[in-house]
Amino acid sequence: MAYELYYWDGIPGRGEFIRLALEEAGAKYLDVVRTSHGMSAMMEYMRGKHGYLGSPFAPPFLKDGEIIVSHVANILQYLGPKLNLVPQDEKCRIFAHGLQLTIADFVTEVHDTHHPISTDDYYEDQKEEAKARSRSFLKNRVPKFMGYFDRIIASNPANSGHVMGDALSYVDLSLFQISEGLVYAFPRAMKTFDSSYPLVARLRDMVRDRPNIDAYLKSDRRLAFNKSGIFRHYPELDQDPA
Ligand SMILES: N[C@@H](CCC(=O)N[C@@H](CS)C(=O)NCC(=O)O)C(=O)O
Repeated sequence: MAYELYYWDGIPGRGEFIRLALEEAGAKYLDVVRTSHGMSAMMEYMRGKHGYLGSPFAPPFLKDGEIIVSHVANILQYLGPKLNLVPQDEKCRIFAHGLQLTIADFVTEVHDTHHPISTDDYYEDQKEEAKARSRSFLKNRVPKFMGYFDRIIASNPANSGHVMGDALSYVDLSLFQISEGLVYAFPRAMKTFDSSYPLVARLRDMVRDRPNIDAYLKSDRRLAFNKSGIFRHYPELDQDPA
C-alpha cells in the first residue's frame, strides 16, 4: 500500500524532508493535498474526524495503513528503517534521531528570521524585527549549526562523507535541503557556504547527484522555494558574509 503524505500544497516547507526520503528510496506515496479533495482530507485529520490516534496538530504527517505519524523527525525515525535510510544499530538510530531534531530546531529558527514576532501576522508587519533576527541568525546561528554538522561529518569513523556510517541516511537528505534553502534565502551571506562548511557542501553535492534525487529534482513533483515557505528570499534580510 502506498504511503500517504499530508502537507500544504504550493510550498516545499517541512513536507520536503519527507518527500526526499520517499523519493530516494523509490517508495510509493501519494502527496495527498496535491490531489483533488486532498486539502479537505487533510483538514479532517487535523479537526479530529479520524479519532484520537489520527489527530495530528499540524502537517506534515504520514499515513501508513492505520498508523498516523506526525512531526518531521518522528516520521523520518519511523520511515528510516523501512526505507533503509538509517543504520540498523540502535545507538546509531538514536543518534540519527537526535541529529534530525537538531535540524528541526534549525528549521524553526529559519522560519523565525521572517516571522520573529508572530506566525499569524504578515512579514511586512514585523519587518524591522525580522532584519534584527536575520542579522543574528546569519552571524551566530548558521555558523553554530552548520559548523556542528561539518564536524559531525568529519568525525564519522567511516570517513565516508556521510553523516552516519558509510551509506546515505535521512539526515543527509535533510542537510541537502537546508543547504539548498539557505542559499536560496540568503544568497549573499551564503557566498562563502562551501568554503565555510566544505563537508556539508560536499554531502549536498553527493545527494544532488544520486539518480533518484536527480530525477526527482527535475520532475514536477519537486516544488521550488518561494515566498510562502520556510526558506524565503527577502533581499533586505540578506547581507554580505561576516
Ligand atoms: N514540529 C513540527 C512542526 C510542524 C509545523 O510547524 N507545521 C507547519 C507547516 S510547516 C504548520 O502548518 N503549522 C501550523 C501551526 O503551527 O499553527 C514538525 O517538525 O513537523
